[in-house]
Amino acid sequence: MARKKIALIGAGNIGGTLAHLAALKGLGDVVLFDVVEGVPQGKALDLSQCGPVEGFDAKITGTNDYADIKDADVIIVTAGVARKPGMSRDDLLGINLKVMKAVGEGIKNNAPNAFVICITNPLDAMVWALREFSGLPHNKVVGMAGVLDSARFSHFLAEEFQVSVKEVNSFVLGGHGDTMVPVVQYSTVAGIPIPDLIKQGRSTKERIDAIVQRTRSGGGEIVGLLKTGSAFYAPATSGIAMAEAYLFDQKRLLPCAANLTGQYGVDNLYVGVPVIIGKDGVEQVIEIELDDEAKANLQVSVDAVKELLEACKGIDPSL
Ligand code: TXD
Repeated sequence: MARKKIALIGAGNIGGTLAHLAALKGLGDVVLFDVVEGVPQGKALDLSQCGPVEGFDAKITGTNDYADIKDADVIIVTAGVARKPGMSRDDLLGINLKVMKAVGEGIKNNAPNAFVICITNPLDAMVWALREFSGLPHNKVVGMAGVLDSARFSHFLAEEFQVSVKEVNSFVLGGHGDTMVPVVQYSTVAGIPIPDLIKQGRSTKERIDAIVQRTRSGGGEIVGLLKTGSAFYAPATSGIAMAEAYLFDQKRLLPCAANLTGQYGVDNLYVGVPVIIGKDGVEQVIEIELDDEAKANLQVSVDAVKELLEACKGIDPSL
C-alpha cells in the first residue's frame, strides 16, 4: 500500500512540530509548504536527518509550490500570523483571512479529496472561510481547537485531583476564544463527574471555576510567557490526534470546530462541538444535553463566532 501523504501548510512552530510528530508516528510522507523561501526546505532537511536515528523512512520535503501538495490525503493548515502579546485572536482576522484565500485555492486546485484540519486563528472564522474558499464538502474541513482546549482543561484537572491525566475526561465546547465553554457537567475523573467530586469534598466550586477560567485563557497564558509567539507543542499534538482519527478510521469522539446544520440550534456556522471522526471525515455531530449555564455560555460563544463571520464578510465581499 502506498504511503499516505500529509501536507502541512505553514512551516512555522506548529508546522514543524506537526512534521516531526507525523514522521515519528509513521503517518506517511510529509510535505511542508510555506511562502517563505528556504524555511520549509531547511526544516524538511533537518527533520529528514532524524530518520536514521529514529528509524523512520518517511520522505519529508519542503516547498513553496502548491503543486507539491498534489493528492495529499490530509492537509493541516497553520499558515498565517501568530498572536503576539497584547494582540487578541480577532486582531489576526484581516491578515489571516487573505492567507486562507490563497490556501483554499491551493487546496481546491491540487488536493480536493483531502481531509483538511485548520488550526490558524481566529479558528472558528478561519475554518469557515477556508471551507468557503476551498469549496470542499463540509465534512472534510474541520477546525482544531477543542482537542487542545480539552487537553488544557484535563491537565489542570489532573493536577487538581492529583491523578493521572489518563483518568480525566473533559470537554470544552464553543468557539476557540475567551468565550469557550469548558463543560464541567460532562468532565469526569475515573468516570465520576466533577460536580459529584465537589459534593464529596475533593475540590470546591471556586477552585473548579478558577480552573475553567485558566483553561479559557490558556493560550494567552502561554503567549504571555513566551513573548515571541504562541503555544505549539500541544496544538500540534492535538492536530495529529485528529489526523490519526481520519487516517485510521478510528471513529474517535473529539471536540472539533465543525459545520453545524441545525444542531445546538445553530445553522451554517463552525462551532466547537463533539464529533465523530473516521474515514469520511466528520461522520457525525453529537448533540449532548447542556445545563442552563452551559447553554447560555454556548450562546455567547456562538454569537462571538457570528460576529467574526460578519467581519470576514465585510473584509472580503466574495464570502
Ligand atoms: O488551538 C488553536 N487552533 C491554536 C491556533 C493554538 C495555537 C496557535 N494557533 C494559531 O496557529 C496561531 O494563532 C497561528 O494563527 C497558527 C500558527 O501558529 P504557529 O505558532 O505555527 O505560527 P508561526 O510559527 O508564525 O508559523 C506560521 C507560518 C510561518 O512560517 C509563515 O511564514 C507561514 O505560516 N505563512 C504562510 N504559509 C503559507 N501561505 C501563506 N500565505 C502564509 N503566510 C504566512
